[in-house]
Amino acid sequence: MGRRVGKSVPWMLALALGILAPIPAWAHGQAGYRDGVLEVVLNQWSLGFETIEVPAGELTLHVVNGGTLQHNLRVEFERGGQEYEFGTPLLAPGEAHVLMAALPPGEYELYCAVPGHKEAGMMAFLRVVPR
Ligand SMILES: [Cu+2]
Repeated sequence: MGRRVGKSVPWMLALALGILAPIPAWAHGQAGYRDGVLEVVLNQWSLGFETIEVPAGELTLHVVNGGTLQHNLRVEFERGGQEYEFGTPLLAPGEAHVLMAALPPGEYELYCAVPGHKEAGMMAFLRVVPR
C-alpha cells in the first residue's frame, strides 16, 4: 500500500497479459466467479464484490470498466516476504481487459490504482483456496 513492489512475476505465476480468451455470456457486466472466470466490474466506487473465494489454478480475470471515469485493476500479493503485482492498463469507460494467471492459494488484494479510487471503495480481496 503505497510501497514500491516488485515488478517481476514469480515463477509460479504463468501470466499472460491482454490475451483474448472466450468469456462466457453470463460474465459481461456481472461481477462474480464462475467456471474459472472472475468478472471484475470497475465502478464508482466498488469492484463489484468485497471478498471473493476462488479455487487455485488457472484463473481468467475479465475486467470491465462499468464506470464513467478511467479505471484500472491492480492485483497485489506477497510471496516469500516479497511483494508482487500485476494488472491492467488504464481502461476507458466501457472498455474491457483480460488477465490470465495461475494463482497459488493465498490472499490477493485487488484495487484501482488511480489516486484516491482505492480509498473511495474500489478495492476487494481475492482468496485463492486449494482445490
Ligand atoms: Cu478507479
